[in-house]
Amino acid sequence: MWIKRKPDWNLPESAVTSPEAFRQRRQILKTMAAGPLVAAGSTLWPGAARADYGPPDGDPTHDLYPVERNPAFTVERTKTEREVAATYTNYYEFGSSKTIWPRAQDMEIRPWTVRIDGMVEEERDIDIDDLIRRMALEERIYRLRCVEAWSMVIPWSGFPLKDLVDLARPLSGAKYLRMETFHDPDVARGQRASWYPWPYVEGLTMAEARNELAFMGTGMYGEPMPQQNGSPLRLVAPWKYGFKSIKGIVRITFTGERPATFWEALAPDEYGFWANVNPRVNHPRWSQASEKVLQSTSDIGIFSRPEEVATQPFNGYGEYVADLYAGLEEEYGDRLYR
Ligand SMILES: Nc1nc2c(c(=O)[nH]1)N[C@H]1C(S)=C(S)[C@@H](COP(=O)(O)O)O[C@H]1N2
Ligand SMILES: [Mo]
Repeated sequence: MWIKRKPDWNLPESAVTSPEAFRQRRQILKTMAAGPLVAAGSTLWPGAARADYGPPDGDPTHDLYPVERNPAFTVERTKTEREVAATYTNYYEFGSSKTIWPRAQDMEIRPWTVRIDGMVEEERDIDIDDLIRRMALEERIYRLRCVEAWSMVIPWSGFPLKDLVDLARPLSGAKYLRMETFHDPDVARGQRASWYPWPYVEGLTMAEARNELAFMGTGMYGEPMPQQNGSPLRLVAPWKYGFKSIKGIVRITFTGERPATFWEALAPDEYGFWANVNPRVNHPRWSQASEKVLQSTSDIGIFSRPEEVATQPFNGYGEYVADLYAGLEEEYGDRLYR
């Protein structure tokens, strides 16, 4: 994600991700993994210091994977290679570059509770393992379109968001879901940057949340979710720009008010609440007509020239979701599409 005013701290950030610094970082991680330091520092999560972009070692849901594919959700394009989807990520809690995945390995994914509150019959805290084990998990292959005009095709594992809404038993006054990411600046060093409105917040209308496409991701590529992709629970809303698909969820609030979301609070002229993909409505600073298809590792290097394809309305999912917005065009106009 690019914001208008690039603060100075972006310079050290980009230095950190130079190939040389990156190699050094990997070397440090490897050394740590080999030494006794780790045994002393993280007994519960020995995988925490591992130089590996895969799912966290010791994820207690590992036995559930791979899950059965739902054949209704496939994509004609080639799947993005697992390494690309797991090493080229946006997760500002760990920094603003795409290569934050080694830092995210330090994040502990248990114990983890999801708070369900606001306009529900009964507010409660659900343990993530209770939640995941009571849901019927399935695999869906979805397109992902980032607002920065690149895209991937990812096999997610998870469950329909509607099932979680039903579990929460919202009251009739609830009109929106507000979702919130964890806050832990000790581990997520990006959260020490005070000019961001932490924690990350996203939201959907109740109708969007109940739409068949809205999905809660718990894994990808037939395994539990890696930390950098939003373990243990993240939204996947494929008809909207990627920033709507909030990672590392700890709280879901049912509310009558439209939530103030992270990117909208930061740059309201550029990123809004709706953010439905639309090739005809450009970002104020770049075109949204086409997208760079990130498929293999050769598509994300410095000299890469990924294939560019036309972006589709609602990212190709209009048959599922266009009806949701038919009555809103007059009120919101182009604001529905950024
Ligand atoms: N909490 C949180 N969620 C987030 C982000 C973030 O910075 N923090 N980035 C978003 C953006 S901009 C995109 S494109 C997607 C990327 O998901 P992926 O890295 O799993 O492909 O995550 C979204 N979810
Ligand atoms: Mo994004």
